[in-house]
Amino acid sequence: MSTNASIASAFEHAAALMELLGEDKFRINAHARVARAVNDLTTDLASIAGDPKALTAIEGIGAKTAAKITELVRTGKVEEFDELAARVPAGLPALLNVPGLGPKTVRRAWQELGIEDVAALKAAMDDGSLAGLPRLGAKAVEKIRKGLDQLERSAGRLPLGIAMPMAEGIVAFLSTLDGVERAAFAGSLRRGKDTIGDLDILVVAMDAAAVHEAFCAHEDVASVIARGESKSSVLMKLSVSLGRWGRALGSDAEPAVQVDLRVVPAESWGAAMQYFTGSKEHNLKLRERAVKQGLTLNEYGLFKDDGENGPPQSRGIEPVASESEEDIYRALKVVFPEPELREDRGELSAKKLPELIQLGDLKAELHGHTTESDGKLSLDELVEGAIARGFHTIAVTDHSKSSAQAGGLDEKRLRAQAKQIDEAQERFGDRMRILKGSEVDILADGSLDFDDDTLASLDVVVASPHTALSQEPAAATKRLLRAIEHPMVHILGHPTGRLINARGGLEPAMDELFAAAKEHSVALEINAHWMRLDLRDTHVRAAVEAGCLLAIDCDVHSLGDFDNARYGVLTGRRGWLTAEQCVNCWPADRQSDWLKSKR
Ligand code: DGT
Ligand code: CA
Ligand code: CA
Ligand code: ZN
Repeated sequence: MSTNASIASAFEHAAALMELLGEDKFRINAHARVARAVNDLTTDLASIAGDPKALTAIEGIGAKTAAKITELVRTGKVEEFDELAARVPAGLPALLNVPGLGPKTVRRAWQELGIEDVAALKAAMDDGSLAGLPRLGAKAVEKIRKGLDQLERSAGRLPLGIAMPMAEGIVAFLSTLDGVERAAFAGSLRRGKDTIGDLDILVVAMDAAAVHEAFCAHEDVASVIARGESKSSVLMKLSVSLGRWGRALGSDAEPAVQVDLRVVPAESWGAAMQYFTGSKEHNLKLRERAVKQGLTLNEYGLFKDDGENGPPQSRGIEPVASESEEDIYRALKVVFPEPELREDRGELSAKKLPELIQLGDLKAELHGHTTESDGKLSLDELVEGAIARGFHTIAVTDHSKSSAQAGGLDEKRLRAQAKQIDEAQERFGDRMRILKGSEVDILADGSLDFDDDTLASLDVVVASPHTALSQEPAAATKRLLRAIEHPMVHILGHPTGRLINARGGLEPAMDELFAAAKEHSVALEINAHWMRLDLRDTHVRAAVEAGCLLAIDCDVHSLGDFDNARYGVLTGRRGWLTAEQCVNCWPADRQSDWLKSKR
């Protein structure tokens, strides 16, 4: 972990311990704030850790916390944090990872029922004692049970946005080793899945043993699971701090991910990439196809089946194709499927595959927050961020008044912001088109948080559900339909409200939503944040087939969020999305026509 990441995670953990101990709210917040502040820094704290002035100059860091940062960097620990940890049972902090279980409840379960770990929690749910806690009851316990199920089902699967930078780091590391000719990741990560079980990395190298040795000695390797001539498997510590998304990773105190490294022969690179990219289901179908054509396919190549036993490559048989994936698919007479399509969802029988959307096709961000609500960017910083991306349009869509905890704007503040946007537009001129917008809350009954006149004054309206996310499916359908049918709404933001590994979200009748969205030309958002990816791939596919418009937006709260666009694009590609069907890819005037059609 980087210095910043380990500082952030130490403060995060300390804040959690304080919550369990029922400490003063002010102190808890101070520590949580340090974690957030450090997470957002772009400079490395290691260099200024001994300089109290420089530390306290950072917003969110005071004199006391600065001293703790110095202690942490110097000694590797903070004595006060260790004392906190000693007062809390070891298994207790893990309970904070259970969706639906807040620190107050965990504390009471511990103090009043003696619950110290997940096993005891389960027992207390089964024997009814948990429901017996005052202010808890059967409904809350049901919610906790669901949360626990979710956590256990997702255990160990890493969100895409954590796995991708890690894998890129490992590939870069391997590429620098002597004699390494090629290195790339394969597996579910290359297919752009929203969560990743383990990382699969392939290498071509002169000296396989040296590569395995260097890999197993990498500084982030926590333990070596297996090491052989062609493959080694290790557990690697996560090289990033998860910040406020930490709960998404389940209950491991020190989360780690398995990484499989395979050194493969140069001449079978394509076959190995094809095989280890998967998916298993796709490969199975492809092998059946090979067999029908009198061929056999494995990770070394595509071979003529000569009826003999044993792997053809070890009997000196030359493959029909092996060097590139394209060669293999061509030889099997199937249209080349991009990795994101390889899920056995019709890609192998298609006569033609769509030209999938690419990152470079995005020309606008239609969902951006500023410091007016819960964003970290000023209006100008948000605009500059969009300019740096080469976009023609940025929409300012701060939260609406119901989202009070996110600093949502009421009508008056919205009007004031509109003035500021006019002034900013003057300043930026034709370097960027700045749209006045709102991410307006869809209330539980489907009504919107602003009246029609207010919405009509805006260039773009993103309507999103933020509360009542465990609503019954029928109620959720009605609610979202009402928002889609609203004449002022352009985009349905993160339509289900799911959080990967943490919250299931709404389960509306998607086909009804898609039909209505098409009719009213409302774009359905693929929220590109890797904790959301909402709509998810399968929904996108159905929406694309239904002829809906899609939006890929980063829901920008900080500059780094623009980088999440690629995860949204991967999800779009997994849903067979083209640039044509994505409103963010349209030229400015076409986008304008669409926006104005609702005014
Ligand atoms: P994950 O790691 O659970 O997110 O998913 P994958 O798809 O990365 O699966 P993984 O790591 O078990 O294997 C990587 C690829 O290797 C997989 O997508 C296809 C290939 N593969 C692994 N085992 C088998 C197998 O038994 N049969 C076939 N046909 N392919 C396999
Ligand atoms: Ca994998
Ligand atoms: Ca694997
Ligand atoms: Zn938002």
